[in-house]
Amino acid sequence: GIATGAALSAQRRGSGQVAVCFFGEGALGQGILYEVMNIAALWRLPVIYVCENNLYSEYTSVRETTAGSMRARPEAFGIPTEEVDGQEVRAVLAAAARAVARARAGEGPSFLLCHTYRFHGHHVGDVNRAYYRSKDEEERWRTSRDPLRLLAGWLLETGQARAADFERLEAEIRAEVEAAEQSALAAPFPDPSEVTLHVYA
Ligand SMILES: Cc1ncc(C[n+]2csc(CCOP(=O)(O)OP(=O)(O)O)c2C)c(N)n1
Repeated sequence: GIATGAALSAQRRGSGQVAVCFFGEGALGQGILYEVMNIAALWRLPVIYVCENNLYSEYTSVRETTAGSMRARPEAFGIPTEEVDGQEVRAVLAAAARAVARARAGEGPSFLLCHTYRFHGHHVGDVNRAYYRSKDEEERWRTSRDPLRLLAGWLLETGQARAADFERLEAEIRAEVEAAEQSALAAPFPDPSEVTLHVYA
């Protein structure tokens, strides 16, 4: 809803901006999506709806939440829709570039359906996940469908990077994360007088 309003604002101001909103496949069950896709299609608003289908809404499989075809939903409003492997960075970039070009050309909204996965729990406490998905499934996605590794593989194959580049990068990032952890652990506790700061309700 907010993205579609932002797109209307961009259109009225002629700013050339494009609004992009990201949501999970669970959000396909929210009525507002259909209200805004309808008006965005009618008014040719510069907005891109990106659905990240990571197969789970919290702890519920997509098979239990989503009937029928996902892409048929935007297509019913005449919204151009592309379905991509969300783990392939280059495929997502190419499809997104086409959608941005369409929006800037005044051709209206697009819908990008990205098939992806959530490697971790829905939140930090979601540790024992065996009751809604198997360790095998998680392992398969982690080892063979990690978008960073897939991109790194392509960079290596095409000679645009060397293994040593990634080793150096990983060492730098590990050091950065460890320094952040140490600094957080060493930081003093906040003053109790700050407890109501930025609390509005
Ligand atoms: C109207 C409403 N109902 C329920 C929730 C609780 N809730 C928070 S996240 C979530 C699942 C979202 O799943 P999905 O849209 O697939 O996004 P993902 O987290 O997988 O990216 C739910 C049901 C909510 N935030 N709002």
